Amino acid sequence: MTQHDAIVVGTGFAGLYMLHRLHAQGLNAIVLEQGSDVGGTWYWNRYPGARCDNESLGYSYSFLPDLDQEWSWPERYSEQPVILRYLNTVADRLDLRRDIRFDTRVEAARFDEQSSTWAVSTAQGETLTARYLVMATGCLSVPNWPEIPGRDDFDGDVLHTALWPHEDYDFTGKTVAVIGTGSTAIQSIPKIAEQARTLTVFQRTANHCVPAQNMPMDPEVEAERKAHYPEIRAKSRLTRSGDFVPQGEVTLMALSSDKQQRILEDCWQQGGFYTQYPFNDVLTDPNANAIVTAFSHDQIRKRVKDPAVAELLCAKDHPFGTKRLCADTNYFETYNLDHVHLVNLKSTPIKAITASGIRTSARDHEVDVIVFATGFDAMTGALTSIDIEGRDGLRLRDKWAEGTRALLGVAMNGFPNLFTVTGPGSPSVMINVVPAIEQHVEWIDRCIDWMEQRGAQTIEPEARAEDAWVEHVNETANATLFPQANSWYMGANIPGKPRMFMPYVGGLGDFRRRCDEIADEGYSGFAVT
Ligand code: N01
Repeated sequence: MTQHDAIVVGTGFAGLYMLHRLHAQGLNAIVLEQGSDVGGTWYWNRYPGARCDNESLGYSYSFLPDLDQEWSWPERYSEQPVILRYLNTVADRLDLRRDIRFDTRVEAARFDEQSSTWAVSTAQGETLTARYLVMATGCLSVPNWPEIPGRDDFDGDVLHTALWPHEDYDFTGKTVAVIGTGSTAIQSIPKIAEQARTLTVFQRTANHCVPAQNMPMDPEVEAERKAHYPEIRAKSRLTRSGDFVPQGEVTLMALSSDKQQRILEDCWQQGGFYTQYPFNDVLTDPNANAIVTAFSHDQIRKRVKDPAVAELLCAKDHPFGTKRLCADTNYFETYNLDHVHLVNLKSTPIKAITASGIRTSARDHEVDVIVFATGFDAMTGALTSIDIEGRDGLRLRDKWAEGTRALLGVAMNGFPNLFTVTGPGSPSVMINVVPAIEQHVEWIDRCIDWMEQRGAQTIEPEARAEDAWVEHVNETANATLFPQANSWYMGANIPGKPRMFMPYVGGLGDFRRRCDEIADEGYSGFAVT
């Protein structure tokens, strides 16, 4: 059995930064990673069109000022290979690989009360122990394979966007089915359509979508950002979204109808998530939301030639932005191509997968390839798929059976010295996730340092403090329209998963202040031995 001070699981943005901070403390830390290289979500999600729909200039670490100056992001939104190259560069520059063990999947973690250590077992048959265990396993890392009868009977190729082959997959001359119309599908469908002989998209729920307005990086914008990176980074740490764009300055309902339309046109022109940021009432006031929804539907009707197809592509069953907003490049125009077809699963559901394709209640669709763009067991999947056992035999799966419970999304009562980066109850996926990760990693780092300085043995949330935080997370979400959507934020995409809004919608700035206060107060709400 190998003994470490800390074990970190995962080498995405979170795991790499955590290891760097632990190195700086002089701790003996190791990172376990199931992939064969660093990158986390950017290692696995290699589907055609994969790119980040947060702007490149804000989607990077804030603690590497030299790299900020040296690095050039070629486009407004970066493609997956560019982000993966960035993370590899960081891993090399910070000399992190020496403490990363690749191709190592964690299967179980058990807390031993006698020694106050975690024993972590891997699928490779090894057990490692450490005083601290940091789960940097990501919010969107366990692919969702829907239970469709006959899935294993299909004779053609089956691909999942989150487990894409490392070599290019050529769709040329193939008849292709894509199941799903979330962010991933919306990015990949136009690219797959460029090669496929025919492409049939199976849509259960249309999603709200804004134009990405991707473009090559404007050298002036880049130069301006590089000249002011430190100030911009510092300000972004305190904004709601972790990004440096104007936010919450406009109350849509306070404007005349003409002004509303002009602002919305400007938002669509700017593109991307800028569309959400200027308003302070769109996610709380159904009337404001209905105005944005109507505007967005009109844009789709202008872009899609067949009115019946356009209607199907308009999201009507949930308020605008209450499922993760999608950002598109040529998505809607793709349905104007003769070889691209849309199947409405609401009227003709999938009945089965057969040897030759997909059977809906209306007919058989024969295809060569099925692409599952069906998302993830989000927020909890990566944690509950590991058998985590805390004090008194308490299993995390059981603790969360009725819904997630954690203090600040970073630690759980019953699980001493276990930390989760961007866990449920933290801003995580509601904001630019890199600043969210940095905030959590820095908090965990400070906490571990504090423990080490005092010679403390264990730290874990008190049940009362955890209950109060969960209540606050719920109240904050319930003041918005978010709970109205059957989103993965709500756990609604996985059959049997408890329905609860998991992330924290209070924004990064206030969350950071609260987390810092707790640390300043000597970790109030936490029990320390
Ligand atoms: O997954 P999703 P995703 N039969 O869950 C459908 C991030 N991301 O991979 O809505 C038929 O959003 C499902 O239908 P419905 C981003 O946070 C980031 O697209 O459940 N269809 C839906 O249409 C995003 O939100 C970037 O009715 C089924 C789709 O599959 C998150 O990843 C890029 C089905 C799944 O959509 C997840 O996005 C891409 C079934 N049985 C993604 N089961 C960046 O740019 C599911 N579906 C950073």
